[in-house]
Order: sequence, then structure tokens, then C-alpha cells
Amino acid sequence: MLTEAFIARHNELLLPALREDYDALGRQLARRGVDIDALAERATAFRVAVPSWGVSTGGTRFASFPGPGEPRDVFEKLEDCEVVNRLVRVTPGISLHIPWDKPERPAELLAYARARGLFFDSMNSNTFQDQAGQARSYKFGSLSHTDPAVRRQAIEHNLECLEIGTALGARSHTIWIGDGGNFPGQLHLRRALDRYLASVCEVYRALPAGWKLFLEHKLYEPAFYSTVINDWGTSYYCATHVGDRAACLVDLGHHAPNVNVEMIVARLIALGRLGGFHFNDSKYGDDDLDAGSIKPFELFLIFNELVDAELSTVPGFDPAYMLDQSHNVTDPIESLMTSATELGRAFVQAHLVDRAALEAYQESNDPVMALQTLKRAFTTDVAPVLAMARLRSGGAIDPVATYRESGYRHRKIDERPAVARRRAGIV
Ligand code: LRH
Ligand code: MN
Repeated sequence: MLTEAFIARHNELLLPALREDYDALGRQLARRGVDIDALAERATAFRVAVPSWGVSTGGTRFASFPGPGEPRDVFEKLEDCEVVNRLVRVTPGISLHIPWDKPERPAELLAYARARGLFFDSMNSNTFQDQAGQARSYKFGSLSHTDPAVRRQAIEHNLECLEIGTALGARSHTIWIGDGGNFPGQLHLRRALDRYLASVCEVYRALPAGWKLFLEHKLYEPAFYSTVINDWGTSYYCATHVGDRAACLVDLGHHAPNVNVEMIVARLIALGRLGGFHFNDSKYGDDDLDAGSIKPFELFLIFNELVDAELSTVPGFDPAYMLDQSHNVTDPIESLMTSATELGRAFVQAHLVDRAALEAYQESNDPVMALQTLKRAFTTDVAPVLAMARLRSGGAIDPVATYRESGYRHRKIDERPAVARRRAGIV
């Protein structure tokens, strides 16, 4: 079992090498005026929420290949989420998706989560699939549909998410819609946005006190010609139109190739509407690959903007960090642990940027030294800091190795009958 004792035994073997690497890095950072223990403290305090749908194997429109020992319901998903947090210690928050995770008895699910040191982060509605027995189809849209009855159905679903979230102690709700068209002329582009806005305003009016509403934009897919909430500008316009507690959620994979996402982040920080993130990585489209696996420098540059805002105490700056990935060929637990670690790495490296020097080079238009200042932080191997932070918060020095050593997945294969091969689709 993945007990504290088991993790401690596994750490014992790795501790001498970690201690050596940590001390060596500590001396190097001290020469740069950085206290490594303060940095480890920051790493310990870092948090990113895990998507409940991330512990199941994902797929594509062509096929999905369920992995062994798949979770079959939200309770088994939380069991796997507990393993992730037990080993990396930075993922106690779980983001649920309704109706995929709709609990029969929310109080029971809340108790189950709390008993495992977990809590519920942002809720997510789903008006991009038709559920069995659903009265009206979302084939031609949901909150922006031309038929008021379909919009009503979509609004009611979002209101239900707020109710369930309230019972589970969540404090925010994320709306992503796939609404859009596949052909020129199919949608009236301005009226579609107006319909969306009227619908979201109704959801916003029911937003519980203290909650935030996140609007998630996406360039394309499932619509392949026009998407109603297609970019950050549209999302920002909607957030300011809907209300003060509405903000923009940036899913890294929802932009055209080569778009400067860190610049969008800087803009939304300046405009005071950066609500949060769905972190992942991509090479081409919305590939939902593991964060930091394809473009680690972009991830670092995004955290460079976030840490710069945090350190310059930008008013109201409090973005929500969540992963949103589709694990098609890996053990989802390993991918989630690795991705959470990659986010921690980018966060810690961003705290290594000599911001006074950077500002001086920026003000004096010295691009070479400005870039070098960023690269010096990005090329610092902070792995000992991340491992020490995990160790000091009761986690694993090497999460993946400890997880594999534990045989957890093998036990789940015995406990959980194989999931029948699913129809294609992301989840
Ligand atoms: C859409 C999206 C959205 C989710 C879904 C699982 O691509 O990023 O955040 O609801 O993936
Ligand atoms: Mn997303």
C-alpha cells in the first residue's frame, strides 16, 4: 500500500544523493543571492488542481484505448487523485466535470474526498455532449443555440452545476462551450455571441456568493469554421459584460500554433481578468498533452509573467491553476504527477529570475542580456528543490519510481474489472 512508511522507506534510498545535490545547488544559488530553503518553501506552497477526467485514459476522435485498472466512477477517480497528491503533495484540489462526475449524494462524496485530504476546485459544465434521455440536442450549440428551449436547457444544466458545487464546497465554475459552425453562413456571428451573453448572464445571476465564473475560450473544435468564444479578446469582452466575478480561463492548447500565450497572460493580468488556467501542452492543435512535455520554455515564460505579477502585487491577482490533459497512451497517474512537477519547476525557475537586472536590461534596451537573465533561471536545474519540497511535505523524492514500486496499478487491475473498449472520443 502507498503508506507514509512505504514512501519514507523509498525516500531513504534516495536521500543521500538528494542531500548532496540540494547542498550543491544551495551554494550555487547563495552566490546568486538566493536562499534555497526559501525557494523550497515556495515550491511546497505551490498548488495545481487535477481534472477528475484526467485519471481516466483519454482518446481522440479516432479511438480510445482504456488502460488497465481504470477508475469506473467518481469515487475511484478520487482514490487515484489521492495517490497523485500523496506522492507530489501539490494537488489536493480536484476539478469535477458534470455530469461525468455527478454524485448521487454530494455529502457522501465530500466526506470521501476530505478523508483523503482532497477538496473540490472549479466545477465544469458539459453542454458539448448529449446525455442519454436529454430532451434537446446540443448538435447545433447550447448557450448560444438559436432555439430558446435549448438555451434554457443549457442554462439549467449550469445552474445544477452551481448547486452540486455548493454542496461540495467548490468556489468557482468553468464554462467551456463547443458552440460554433462548420460552414460560412451557418451562424450569424454577432447574434450567436449575443445569445451566449444573455445565457451566461443568467448563470452569473445565480452565482453563489464568493464564487468566481471562468469563461474558457478555444479557437476551434468541435466546430471547424467559426467558434462563438474563439479567443481571449472575445472571452475578455464577455467577462467584462457579465460581471465583476467573471474572468477568463486560458487553456494553453486553445490557441492557433505559434500564438504568444504568455503575452495573452500578461494582457489579462493587466486588464484584471485573468481567472485561471488549464495547463497542458500541444504541438499542433488542442492535443492536451502533458504540461511541459513539448514547449517547456513557453511554460516557463508564462510563469515568468505570473510570478512577476505576484511579486509586483498586482491588485486582485489570484489565478486558479488546473491541469486539463488527455492521457491517451500513459498511465494517467504518472502523467498527472509528472505534469504537476513540471508546473512546479516552471514556477520555481520563474522565482529565480533576477528581476532588478532584467528591468535594467529592458529599460536600457539590452535584448541579449535581458534574454540571458531569463535563460539563466530557465536553465537552472531546480529538481533538488522540487524533490526536497516533496520530501518535507511528506511526499516522494521520486514520485513515479515510488508509484511503480508500490504496485498500486497492479492492485487496481485486480480490483477493477477491465473497462470495455469505449466508442472513440476524448473521454
Ligand atoms: C475543451 C476543454 C474544456 C473541457 C474539456 C474536457 O477542449 O479544454 O476545458 O471541459 O476540454
Ligand atoms: Mn480546458
